[in-house]
Amino acid sequence: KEGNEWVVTRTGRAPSNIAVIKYWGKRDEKLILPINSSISVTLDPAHLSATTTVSASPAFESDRLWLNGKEVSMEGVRYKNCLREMRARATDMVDERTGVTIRKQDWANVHVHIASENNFPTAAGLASSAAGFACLVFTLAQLFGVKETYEGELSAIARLGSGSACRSLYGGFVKWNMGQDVDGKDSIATQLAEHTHWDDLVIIIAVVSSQQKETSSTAGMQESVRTSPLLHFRAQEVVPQRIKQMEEAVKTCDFEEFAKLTCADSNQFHATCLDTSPPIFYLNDTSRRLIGLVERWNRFAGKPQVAYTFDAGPNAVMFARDQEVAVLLLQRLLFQFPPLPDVELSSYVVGDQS
Ligand code: 2P0
Repeated sequence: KEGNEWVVTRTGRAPSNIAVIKYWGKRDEKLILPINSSISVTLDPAHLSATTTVSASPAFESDRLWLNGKEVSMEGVRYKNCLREMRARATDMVDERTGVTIRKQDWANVHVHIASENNFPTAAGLASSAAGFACLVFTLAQLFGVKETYEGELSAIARLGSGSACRSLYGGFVKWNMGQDVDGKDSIATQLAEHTHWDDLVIIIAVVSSQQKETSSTAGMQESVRTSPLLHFRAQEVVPQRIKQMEEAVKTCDFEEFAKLTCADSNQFHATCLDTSPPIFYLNDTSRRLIGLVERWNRFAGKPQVAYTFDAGPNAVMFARDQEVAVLLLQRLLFQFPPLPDVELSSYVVGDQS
């Protein structure tokens, strides 16, 4: 359009991810630098993703944000940091649809309106902030014409929004290197393997509760860093070894090792929550029944068939070694945990890795 009336828009989508070697605890709160590296699997965007539309116009008077249709404040330091870092990297941009040209120096004075939606429960332990911030950074990169000057640069910016978000910029199996630098430049995500690398693996998510959790991850991990001796032992003595073992298990598609490490790491993470003062409980009775079901199954089978992991919430993410086991798992889940009459069955089954 003429003069000040133009609007340019980009829409992006980013999936959620689930850690199999968990991140819990920061060494730098401002830059969101973790006390240990972590490894995750990126989930299927068709079922678990954020979709974000970002518009820019000189007619906008301020930066504004809508999450799932409701306006929320952009005063939060995390949004500000992401936006500042992205604006600083903006380039000259020609919008093909409108024919509008925006010069690099003009971006500083152009405000954005951001609308983001999740297709899964927000803040119920399914890493909604991970998908949200990864999507925000990815979509802003499209709008501002940002190109990475080093590999992982966008993941480092997503990390400023939420630690786990840095892993959602890549598909498949992803490692977040804790890094050494004080400025966080090397605390970035790298892809370990494409999602096609381990085709047999099937991910099943049991939504135990879609309620908002009581203790946010950010607050919970602060308390754990402050009060849990187990967390520091874990970060220094346990995780470095597990990261190496997990990398090898992913490389060789070794399900037995993958399952052993995944379950052990989930359990140790929840043990550090219990070791926190006051203790944090993310698992509930249903979560514990799910753990029991999988543990009994694996013991009777003689080798792992299914792995489970739980984030900062009661929902279970389970990995079946192949399609056949996945079908059996679903049958067992539906038998042991029959769906409520008013719940659509399809909402119980939220996808596989591909
Ligand atoms: C993870 N979680 O590795 C771990 C496992 C939850 C349990 O990353 O403060 O929302 O924004 O960096 O990333 C959740 O923490 O916390 C998380 P911030 P985030 O996925």
